[in-house]
Amino acid sequence: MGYWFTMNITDFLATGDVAAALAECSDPGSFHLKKFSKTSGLAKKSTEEITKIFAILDDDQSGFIEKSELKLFLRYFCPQARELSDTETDSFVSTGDVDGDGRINCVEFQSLITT
Ligand SMILES: [Ca+2]
Repeated sequence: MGYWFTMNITDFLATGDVAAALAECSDPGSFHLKKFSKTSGLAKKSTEEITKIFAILDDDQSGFIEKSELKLFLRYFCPQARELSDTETDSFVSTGDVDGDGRINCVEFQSLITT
């Protein structure tokens, strides 16, 4: 178990940027990962930081972010945030899942949030 598992994603980001990103997707159906990444500052993180953020999101440490984990994506930024809908998680996966296995690996995640 790496030391980063005790860290929060918000440790990597500015509080105001996270609040702005959450505000943009507070309405059901309005979550867009690229927009969220840009506003929150995720898109500007280094490969090393994104690897740590991926490990936090991969709650069961399977090496992949599955849809069940994606549903709770916004809660990592604010515990009171809403769950993502099935439509939003499907779109998240279909955009990033280059190898078509239905889940997001670390390389796919890097490319999803930074490009
Ligand atoms: Ca997982």
